Amino acid sequence: EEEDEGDLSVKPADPELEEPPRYKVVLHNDDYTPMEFVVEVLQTFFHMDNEKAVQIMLAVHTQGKATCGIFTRDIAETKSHLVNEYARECQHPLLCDIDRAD
Ligand code: TYC
Repeated sequence: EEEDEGDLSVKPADPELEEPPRYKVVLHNDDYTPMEFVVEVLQTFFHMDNEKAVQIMLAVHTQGKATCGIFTRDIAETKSHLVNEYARECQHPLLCDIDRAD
């Protein structure tokens, strides 16, 4: 017998039931922002423990950028703005932006 087992590729008929588009919050490398500041930002704004924050910070440092989290568009934009605002307040050039996940 055929039964719907919840395959995510099967779109629901009602557009209200669609999954909202998701956006990556992307952190970019630079030569000046202290590593410990980036770790603090990741722990504060993305609720990472120290080990995870160091791992993501080093991924940005070695690869140029890395994803800090995936959210709905509103939440991704807000987090990106808050990080950029905090970095600027602290006079670091650290830059965050968003990118569609799918
Ligand atoms: N490259 C910086 C340094 O060597 C560290 C750094 C990591 C900066 C991640 C930004 O998003 C960043 N101090």
